[in-house]
Amino acid sequence: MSDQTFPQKSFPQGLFPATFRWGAATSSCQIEGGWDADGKGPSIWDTFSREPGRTFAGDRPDAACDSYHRVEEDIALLQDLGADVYRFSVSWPRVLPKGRGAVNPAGLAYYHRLVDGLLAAGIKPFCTLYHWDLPQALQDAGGWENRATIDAFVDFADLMFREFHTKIDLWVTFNEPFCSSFVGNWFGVHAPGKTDLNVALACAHHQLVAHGKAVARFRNLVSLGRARGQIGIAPNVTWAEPFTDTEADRLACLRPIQWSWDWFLDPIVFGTYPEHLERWFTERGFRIPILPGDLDEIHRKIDLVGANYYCMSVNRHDPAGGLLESTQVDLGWEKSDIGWPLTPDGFTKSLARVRDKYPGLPVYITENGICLNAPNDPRRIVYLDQHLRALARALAQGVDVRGYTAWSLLDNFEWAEGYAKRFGLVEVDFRTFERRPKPSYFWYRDWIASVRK
Ligand code: JJW
Repeated sequence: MSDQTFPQKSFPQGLFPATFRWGAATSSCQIEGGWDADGKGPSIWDTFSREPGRTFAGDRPDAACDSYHRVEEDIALLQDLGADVYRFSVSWPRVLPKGRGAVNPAGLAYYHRLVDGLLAAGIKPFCTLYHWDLPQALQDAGGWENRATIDAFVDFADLMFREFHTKIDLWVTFNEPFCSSFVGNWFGVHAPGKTDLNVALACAHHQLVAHGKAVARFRNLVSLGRARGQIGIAPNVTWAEPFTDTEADRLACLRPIQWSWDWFLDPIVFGTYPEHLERWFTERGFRIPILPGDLDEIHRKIDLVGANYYCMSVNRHDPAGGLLESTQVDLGWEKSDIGWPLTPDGFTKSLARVRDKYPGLPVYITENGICLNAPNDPRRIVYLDQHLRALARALAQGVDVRGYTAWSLLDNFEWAEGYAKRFGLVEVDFRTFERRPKPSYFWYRDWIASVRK
């Protein structure tokens, strides 16, 4: 592996505590491949990506980065990076091909190989239980719209807690539940591709109940010595600021914020849905299928919040701005190759809101990164540099951030955007599966080594 250095680097000293954990993140469906290997069942992304027109160029996660067969290479990349922590997700249908019932031993063996390799390399495994790849067998029975999926998830979580309790002590239940409920069932852009807000509201609600019941199961297993560590959830921490100082523009920003993260954190932390947006939906005839006891089930102590931050927006009230009547104003900011602006200030500000709104909850930055398609990626270095400095400011402002996992270790299957959109620190050749670290990988390695001193 050749070394490359970024000429203008100067790293801050003393801004991150010595205990701060540095690393990178991936997800099962996006990197593993082996979509039907060794008894794995299909996920909703295997099905969805086979439907015409759903993904860019018809791309599918069949082989992805082939991490199912190259896990040792991924671990070596993390080790050379100097990572303390690796955030990965478990493919539910690899472990339970039908979503419930019979376990696939080869699936569990794969995650033991990964986790054992990480531990041997001195890297802490950080496990996400649900990163969007629902077993197709459960979708065939209604998916997250069906309350029966709640208990299937809790049994899957229980299996993982017991199986890995001596090895894993950092857990997230759901990654970006906004995407897996609303983007998948209201916008129809992600699997399973539905376009019904009532269905999406049911999916979000059932994911929340599943989260709460899994946390309860975790606490119970901890008391029995069969689970260990901290557990939380990782919502999309977006940020929006009003175009003008009118109340209408302020609310046009509040709605997307309430939708992407308060919708999930408020029921967990306070036991209530965010009032403004809940009323917005119910006044327009939409319904959340809340059964008696559900909010108590959801409203349980968590140990950490995973914050996924990419960019902020400036919004104004606009009756033509979709259901939320909110339109993003294009101020001509520099954009990434997926069209998202480069806005590090929003990172500091959204984290300050986490501190104020949910005080006392430790934060992990579970995702942050930029889409740039060229393998020579000086702009990724600029993005990371600016966002890590914005993170240092959040720490100085009293936000209790414990760690940072960059999205992503590898170029990978970017969902409906297919393989064309690249977020990796490491380039992947999707024909040979060769991994080639980009300049940003070497820059981040130097950052980690330098700020750790
Ligand atoms: C929203 C599209 C409306 C991923 C969205 C689509 C709606 C017409 C990156 N995070 O690959 C948000 N990512 O797997 C998790 N974050 O709506 C990890 N947010 O169109 C990364 C996509 C996303 C999105 C994608």
